[in-house]
Amino acid sequence: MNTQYRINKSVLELKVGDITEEDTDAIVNAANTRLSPGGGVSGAIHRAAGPGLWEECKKLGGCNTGEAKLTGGHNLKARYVIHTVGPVYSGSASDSKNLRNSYYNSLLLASSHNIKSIAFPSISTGIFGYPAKDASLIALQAIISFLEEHPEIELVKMVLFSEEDYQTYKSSLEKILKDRK
Ligand code: AR6
Repeated sequence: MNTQYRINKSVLELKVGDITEEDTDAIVNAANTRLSPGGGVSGAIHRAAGPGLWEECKKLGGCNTGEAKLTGGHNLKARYVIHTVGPVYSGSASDSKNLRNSYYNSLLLASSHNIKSIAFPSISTGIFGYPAKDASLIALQAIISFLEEHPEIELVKMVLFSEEDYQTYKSSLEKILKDRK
């Protein structure tokens, strides 16, 4: 299942899949502040990348919520992993700001390393408990406003792990695009 949309000069794709199999230049990890493997998508990325990824992460001194750090992809198809820490959902106003920063700072870091294609999971909507519908609107708005200013990123994929999440992101994206007209 997948749909592609043109945003400015770039492509934004929504798909159902396993992000560890993506061959984009970079994949994004929904990490914790210690950048330790953990569970969820992070555990899957560390398993697929091999132990060298954790060895590299240990040297980075952790990562604050809303920020992003770059490592190599090790045994993954992707050349790089961008680790970002989304907010633990609390219901306060800082949640949306931190989630927006996670997407925006990941894209800025990608751009500064000449990365042309990048795949994101649905950050914070698993173990961190962010409601998927609210998170999808924030994620997609952050990606769209970035692409409007940065055509150097040619392809952004949102890789959703369930058909339900895919439908949530799809209806949010269609709503955002309709409201922009
Ligand atoms: N490919 C794509 N998406 C996936 C995959 C996969 N292989 N596996 C899970 N997802 P989560 P968070 C989806 O919990 O909420 C870790 O332990 C999953 O269905 O991985 O940001 C870290 O160390 C959900 O939609 O990330 C942190 O402590 C989405 O990825 C904490 O979890 C995000 O779920 C981060 O929690």
